[in-house]
Amino acid sequence: MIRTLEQFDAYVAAEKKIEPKDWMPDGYRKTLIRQISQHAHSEVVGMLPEGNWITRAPSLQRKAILLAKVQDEAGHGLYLYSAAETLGVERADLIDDLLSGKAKYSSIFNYPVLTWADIGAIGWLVDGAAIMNQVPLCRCSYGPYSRSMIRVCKEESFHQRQGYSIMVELMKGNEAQREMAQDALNRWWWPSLMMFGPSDKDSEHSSQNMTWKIKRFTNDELRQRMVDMTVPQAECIGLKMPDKDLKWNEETGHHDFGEINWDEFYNVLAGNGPCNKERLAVRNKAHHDGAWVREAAVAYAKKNQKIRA
Ligand code: FAQ
Repeated sequence: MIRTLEQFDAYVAAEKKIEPKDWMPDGYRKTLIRQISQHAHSEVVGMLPEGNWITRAPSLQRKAILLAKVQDEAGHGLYLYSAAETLGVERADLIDDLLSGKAKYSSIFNYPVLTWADIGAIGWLVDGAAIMNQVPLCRCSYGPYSRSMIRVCKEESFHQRQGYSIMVELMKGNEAQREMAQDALNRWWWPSLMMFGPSDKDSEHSSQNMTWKIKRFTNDELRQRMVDMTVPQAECIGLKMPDKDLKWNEETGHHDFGEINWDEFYNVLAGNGPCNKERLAVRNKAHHDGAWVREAAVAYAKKNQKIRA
């Protein structure tokens, strides 16, 4: 068991996991609660844009796949709230912070889902970005978070493939379907790149969190990987990336790409994206409408305790 800062530093340096009962610096605990809870909120709010399309999916098979995906996201939220609770916070307090608008969740879920192709683009790009960011988190120094990421990443891989498969099908279709796929890529590409967070020079937490081995790569490193992975996938099915500055750089062995609209990013973070208010209103209503379920669960647990006593 870790009891001192020296032991903590030695554990992190030796790639050993920090566990809930170990001593840890206050800042380490605080940043983990912040990141894990924001991650949990993102999974939960992330169900909303796709949930709207379950009844509109074009076939029974697509409906079943989308339903399973959305259920997976709920599960991810639950593992992550549990992981956050191991750090000494109450889930109810974290959820209150989400519902009041105090806590952040990923910017990406504040964009509207206008067509079926958007569901393809979300799986392909949003889950693609999520995997790119979360595979390194499987090696995070905090045990409960790293272990939860292993299962989450397996499920995200399936999500990414289902999204790409929707795009492949649409690109094999008629002119209108191909246009729909291209339009979805045009609208989702830049917000997906924003998922990786501010550029390294503006990222306040990166440096310390890299030292603590919570983060393994910087925001810009992961964003570059995302671009390099996605460009050939788009080309392969005949989609055009919506970036006039995008080009392969022989010298660096990476793609150069255009500047992200950081004003848009910070505007969404400030609560002014196209769907921020709608998303929070829906979550608040669901929480309010579900009050009787929570009350019933507590009453049932109390009844069982009495029977056992
Ligand atoms: N949106 O100093 P940094 C998913 C905030 S899950 C909103 O660089 P950090 C699955 C950041 O929190 C998607 N806020 O921060 C799915 C900080 O604010 P604070 C979520 C953002 O933590 C798919 C401030 O800006 N994934 O998609 C964003 O070192 C499909 C300064 O930034 C995770 O949460 C943003 N995009 O790096 C579900 C992964 N970017 O707290 C349904 C875990 C930054 O000081 C359907 N999280 N901020 O007020 C992480 O890896 C990190 O937290 C980063 C940010 C990389 C997101």
